Amino acid sequence: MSVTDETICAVASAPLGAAQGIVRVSGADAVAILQSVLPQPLELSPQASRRLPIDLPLAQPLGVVQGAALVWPTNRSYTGQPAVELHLPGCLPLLDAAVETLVHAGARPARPGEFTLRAFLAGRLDLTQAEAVLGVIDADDQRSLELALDQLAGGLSAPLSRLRGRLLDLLSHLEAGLDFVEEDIEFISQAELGGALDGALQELSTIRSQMTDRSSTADLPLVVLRGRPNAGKSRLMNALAGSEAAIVADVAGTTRDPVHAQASFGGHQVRLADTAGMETGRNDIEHLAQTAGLDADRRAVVRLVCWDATDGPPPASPADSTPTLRVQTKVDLLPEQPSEAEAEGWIATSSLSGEGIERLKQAIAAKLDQTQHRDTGSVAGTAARCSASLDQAIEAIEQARAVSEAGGGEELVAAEMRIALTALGEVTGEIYTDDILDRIFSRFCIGK
Ligand SMILES: Nc1nc2c(ncn2[C@@H]2O[C@H](COP(=O)(O)OP(=O)(O)OP(=O)(O)O)[C@@H](O)[C@H]2O)c(=O)[nH]1
Ligand SMILES: [Mg+2]
Repeated sequence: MSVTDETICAVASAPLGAAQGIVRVSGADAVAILQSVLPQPLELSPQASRRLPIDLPLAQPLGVVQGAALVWPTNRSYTGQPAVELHLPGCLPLLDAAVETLVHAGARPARPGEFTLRAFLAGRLDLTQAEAVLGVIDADDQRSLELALDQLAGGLSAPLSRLRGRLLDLLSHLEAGLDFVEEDIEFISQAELGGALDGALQELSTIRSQMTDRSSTADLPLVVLRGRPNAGKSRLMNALAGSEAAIVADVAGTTRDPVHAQASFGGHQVRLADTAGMETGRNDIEHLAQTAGLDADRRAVVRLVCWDATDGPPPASPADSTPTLRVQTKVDLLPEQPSEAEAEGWIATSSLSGEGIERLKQAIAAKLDQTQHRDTGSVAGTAARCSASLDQAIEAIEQARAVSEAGGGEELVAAEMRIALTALGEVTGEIYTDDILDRIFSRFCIGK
């Protein structure tokens, strides 16, 4: 008996207070196991899924609870095998007791992600979609959710499997040609081959560039805070991030190393970088702090130039290619509102009173809208897992293109294409190892 024949069960609903909770069962004996614990016979229809009222006897002192069973008697379920969902009152001890009852009757507690793993093994989902399930569960803002849902709907696998299909056709033409080398029959012209490889390359490069690796905050777009010492940069960053990441003090020169915090503006996840106040470094440490600040500034996609409003009217800041927002800080300390500077494009803020912070956040979001193309690529886990495979596929196709252009043998072109196909197969899961599956599905929670 293979592992996937074993019948598994687990609580599938979130462990939060809800009116209803779900216990999921999947495997060849799912229906028989449920039947064995019920006092009444289930009125199954042999093919179709059904919702049936049940009285489920649980261990004392719980007694009999009423609920409903959704029964998929065939393989037309999420997991691609007979499955049952028990809809019961949403109380965790009660749901746990239901799992215990089913385990007594022969089911085994499911491991993390095991339901989705079975869906993958049954061909219901490809790997990028399985990862999207995790993306949906983990989504903590509207955009991540949209991204995950798009990927779940095949947003990534559809273009990849079309591309893979085309490469397979191309390869079969090449291989057919190889069989007829002696007769000098050509199944595909050199120009056709070149064109097809170029097209594939272009498509792959687009997918690759959309695949922002958001699993690592180091790869998030950087929004840098710049300005003179003591301008209120650190306190402003804390206000923007809603955290106390940076030390705030009345001493000029408090911040040395860039301090980072994560934040989200208008759905754009970014990494904020608070830097040392700009001044001429008088010693090695200050010099290093200035260099680090400049380095962060160079990598930034948006720059916030901070000016302490109590220092008088701000000077004109030099133009630069990085989108810049000019921010007046500490306006709560002014006797009256700085309407003049505001008119000149300075956003008046106070990290103390919160004034202008919301406006600044919106302005940052607007700048990000202009600079950041929406990453329609993939959820974080997929990007982390697949970037290398996609790079490998791109490299192999480039190689194939170069060999073909140089008039190299078709065997060599075919060999490179096989490498590309393997790499692409790893992305969608046509080719996988237990190790890859372990890594993906162990990140799931139990019951999913
Ligand atoms: N009243 C008022 N004080 C502020 C505001 N923002 C910052 N401060 C104060 O100004 C001082 C300097 O603030 P920081 O955020 O540490 O300034 P900084 O620009 O990071 O300074 P360095 O790291 O030394 O370059 C601290 O005493 C803050 O409490 C504000 O909006 N209102
Ligand atoms: Mg500081």
